[in-house]
Amino acid sequence: MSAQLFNIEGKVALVTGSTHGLGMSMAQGLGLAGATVVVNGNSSQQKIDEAVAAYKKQGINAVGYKFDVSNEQEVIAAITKIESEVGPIDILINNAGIIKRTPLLEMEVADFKQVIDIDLVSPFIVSKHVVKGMIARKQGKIINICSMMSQLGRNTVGAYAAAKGGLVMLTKNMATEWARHNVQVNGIGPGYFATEQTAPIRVDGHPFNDFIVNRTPAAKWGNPDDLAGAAIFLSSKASDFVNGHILYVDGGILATIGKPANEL
Ligand code: GCO
Repeated sequence: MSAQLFNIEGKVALVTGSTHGLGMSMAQGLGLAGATVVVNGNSSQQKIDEAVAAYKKQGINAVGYKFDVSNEQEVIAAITKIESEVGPIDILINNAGIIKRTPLLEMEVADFKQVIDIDLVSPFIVSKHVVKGMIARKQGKIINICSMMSQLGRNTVGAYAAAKGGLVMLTKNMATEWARHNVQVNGIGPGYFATEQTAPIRVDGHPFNDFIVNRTPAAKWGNPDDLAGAAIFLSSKASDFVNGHILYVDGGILATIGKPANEL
């Protein structure tokens, strides 16, 4: 019984921004559990081809598609192409995102809007066009990659936190409107993970590095592979009655106000 609950063998999973970082780690988790991974990126075809080769080297069935998640026409064309060449999309993980670390007072409006566009509007665009098929088939899984910045602010990431906070409410609204069609929409909220995106604030001796290790009950940065279990759970039958839930995978950081220096 339990093995079947988490069985995603043969499912088609589109993971946006899955040529590297957390997106790649979650997609690898789904792929190693038997799903076909539809790899997406927008930087270069070479990066997508290299990523697909890396997935295949692990025995994962992977296909790559280059498209800009913020461009609705590109998204519509890509989804049509994917569903005709690979098959209906059973699982969508809206992971593609950017961050700009700038104090709000110094941030250009154009930069603020770009972060909102990619991190909040794009999940709406991609979901709107993928969910049509899911509703027609009366089943589907959508997972929006939120953040612990969906719940907490931090100096210099105001645009990112606004987008990720908005993504929590977008997730809840998608669940409100689409759960009746047997489409489960939920979110994953990663804490601080060792990725390219966090590399600048993770270098040894960087004050933020020590701060995060001390502020996290698990006393370490997350390993991207730690997200695979949450992705498989929210992509499988095991979560068929879970709707609008944000599953934080954060080493406990959101559970605590932290410790004073003498208790570290
Ligand atoms: C930062 C980090 C965070 C993490 C993650 C936390 O600058 O504070 O990049 O944004 O990447 O989003 O959930």
